[in-house]
Amino acid sequence: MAKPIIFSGIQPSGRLMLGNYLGALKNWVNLQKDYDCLYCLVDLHAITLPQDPKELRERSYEGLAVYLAAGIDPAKNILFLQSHAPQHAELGWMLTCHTYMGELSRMTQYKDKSAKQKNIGVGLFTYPSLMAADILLYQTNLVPVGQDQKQHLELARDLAQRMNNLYGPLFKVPEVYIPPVGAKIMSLQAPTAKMSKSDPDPNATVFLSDGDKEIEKKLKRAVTDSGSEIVFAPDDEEKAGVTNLISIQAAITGRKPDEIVASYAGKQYGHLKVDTAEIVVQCIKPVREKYQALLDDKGELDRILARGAEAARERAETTLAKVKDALGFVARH
Ligand code: ATP
Ligand code: LTN
Repeated sequence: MAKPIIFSGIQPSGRLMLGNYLGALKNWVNLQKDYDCLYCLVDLHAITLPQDPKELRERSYEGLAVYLAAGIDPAKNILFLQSHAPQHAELGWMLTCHTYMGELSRMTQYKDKSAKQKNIGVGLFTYPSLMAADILLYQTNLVPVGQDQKQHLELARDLAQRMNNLYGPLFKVPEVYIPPVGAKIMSLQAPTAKMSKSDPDPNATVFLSDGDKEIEKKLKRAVTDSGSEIVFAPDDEEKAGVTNLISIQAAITGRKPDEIVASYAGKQYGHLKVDTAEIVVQCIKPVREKYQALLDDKGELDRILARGAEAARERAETTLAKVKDALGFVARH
């Protein structure tokens, strides 16, 4: 029997960071055994905010190198760049035309990101319709993402159902997979906001390219609170800083948060920070070392991308042809 299909993506909008690894990549690696997986670098999504072209190109190669370094096997999975399969933009447009202004206006990622921009590109608003196209093109069963993407996934499901009701069965309705731990790593400097690769404060984010010393420095400076109690309290904003450090440890080691808290009885924030730094260093080091070596061979990265694009395009075209026909577009003869 064919394996169920997974699609997921990360934007090459900056250097990949700890949140991307724990919330997304680490799970992708585990899921590749049992699923038929497409893992994409969503460069069309990255340009919904201004990008320096040279950086975008470099980040795209880096992103692929990180996927490989994390343990995603290019022989078993389809690894590709979104812009290499034009069907994404085409289906994206068709779904944009079936998405309501009200639905997009409610998206919290849009509200957060647009609040930081002077001029807001329309693509930032229609971003979730393109994301739905990414997923629906491949008849995806499961989408592994961090907590922040749940709302976008709900829209993708609604659009699949809406299109199926209007035009007959076109799309599988995808399920979301959010990991039980690590789904929301918070900023080290403002722990009530999520850690993000495009945060302008470099101390807020641990990048997968950071050296050991840099990681130690960032964790030592992590914002906690004026108290001294080490607890795991996800609903208490006051304790967001220490809760985040415990979550990071739990996501990396697989230990239960309560067990980690218990091991700090009588200890101070300083101990928690030093230990967390050590655990993060050990987690990131092998990925960093591997990805730097992979980046030196752009020719091999290009070959992997070419193979991935070819496989993705073939599959995407099957769905797109069905959609075009269902919508009433005249076939090209
Ligand atoms: P940007 O800052 O450019 O918006 P980002 O760092 O938020 O980027 P994305 O490319 O939007 O990252 O997300 C890639 C994947 O990483 C998604 O599955 C997302 O849910 C996950 N992810 C992003 N940030 C975190 C986080 N802080 N904790 C856990 N998972 C995260
Ligand atoms: N919006 C996602 C990136 C993304 C994605 C996707 C994730 C674009 N298309 C399809 C899963 C499936 C984000 O991580 N910010």
